[in-house]
Amino acid sequence: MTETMNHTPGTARDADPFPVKGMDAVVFAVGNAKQAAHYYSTAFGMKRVAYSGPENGSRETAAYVLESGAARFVFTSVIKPVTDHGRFLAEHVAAHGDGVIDLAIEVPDARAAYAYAVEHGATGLTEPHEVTDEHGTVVLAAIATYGETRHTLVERGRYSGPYLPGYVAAEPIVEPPAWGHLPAEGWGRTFQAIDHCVGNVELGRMNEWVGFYNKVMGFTNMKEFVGDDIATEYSALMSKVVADGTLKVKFPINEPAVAQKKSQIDEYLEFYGGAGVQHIALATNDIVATVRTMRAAGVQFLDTPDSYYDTLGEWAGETRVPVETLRELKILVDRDEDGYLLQIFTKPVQDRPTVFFELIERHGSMGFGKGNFKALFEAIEREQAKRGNL
Ligand code: TYF
Ligand code: FE
Repeated sequence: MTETMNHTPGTARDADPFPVKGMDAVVFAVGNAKQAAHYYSTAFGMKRVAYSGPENGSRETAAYVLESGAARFVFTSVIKPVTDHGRFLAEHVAAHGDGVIDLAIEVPDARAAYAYAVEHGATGLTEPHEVTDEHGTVVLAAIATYGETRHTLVERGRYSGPYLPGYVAAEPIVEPPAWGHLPAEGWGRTFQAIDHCVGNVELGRMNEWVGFYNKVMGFTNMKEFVGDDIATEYSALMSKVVADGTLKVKFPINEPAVAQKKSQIDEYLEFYGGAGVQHIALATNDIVATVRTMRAAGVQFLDTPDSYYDTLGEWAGETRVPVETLRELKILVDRDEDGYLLQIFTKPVQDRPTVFFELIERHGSMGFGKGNFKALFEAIEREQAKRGNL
């Protein structure tokens, strides 16, 4: 075990059975990675840093690696009728549309993490193995989670390349002046990190998946949850959050609730074809600039009625952003005993009503916007109704 290399025995970290460094990447399988990479460059202000494709020896697949701060997205597509890895990607896109195949987690020791996970009931998909190039060595392993989603466990402490072996450094797709909506210094930094990654699972299976993360990764439950009471009143979903001990990796899990209306989670499950990643929340330190930028680039956000802002001051108190700016941009506020947060949700970013994004600016609060659940779920239901799925 290499655990003792990082810390003194007897410290609190000894108790962490599954140490993580953070999210490594969110990997998407899409129909056209070239165009997806362009969208996330121009509309989300992300910067391409690496590429893999036929020009550097990848015969069946192309992949674009984009970053904004510490957030890393990888977009992969097949480029010909395929076998092997390409077949998984092609079948994933055929079944689910564009979606997330991998919530990759950076760990200090991938062999130890994999061994712990499998011993505690995880399904192993890829045994730990080393991959080397001129930039060093990574150790990769993968386990299955809900639906067809996986967690690759990435050990990159001895690697200095732009992403992983098999990828070459690549220029940004657009330069800041062409991208245009933010000053050059904001480009590639519209957000700074992945805050949380949410899974939708089938009716009655939320607790099973929460138990999975408890057992397999030693993750613990955060206090925020949507229980029966809220579910039947207005949310039509139940939700619990699991996180690692340092709160760097946070995974809320939703299941549909049996309510009067068709749950937004049922709509997702129907159109995605099963369980999968529902939304990725991106931490930003300037939600106003980021939302302005993304709106100018054509990203659509959920609407919030004016009445929300009429009463906001009464319960949310002062925030760093004036209420009139929040109202203009439809940014939501929530406050708890630790502080407040600002958040906003995009509409689904593909034709299927499946994956969407959240932007979140935290000021002390480690919640998920519980105070906004009513306004948020009503906004989602208005969109569901427009699609004829309510
Ligand atoms: O991650 C969360 O829990 C919040 C709230 O369908 C949320 O972003 C929960 C479920 C949902 C949309 C947002
Ligand atoms: Fe969220």
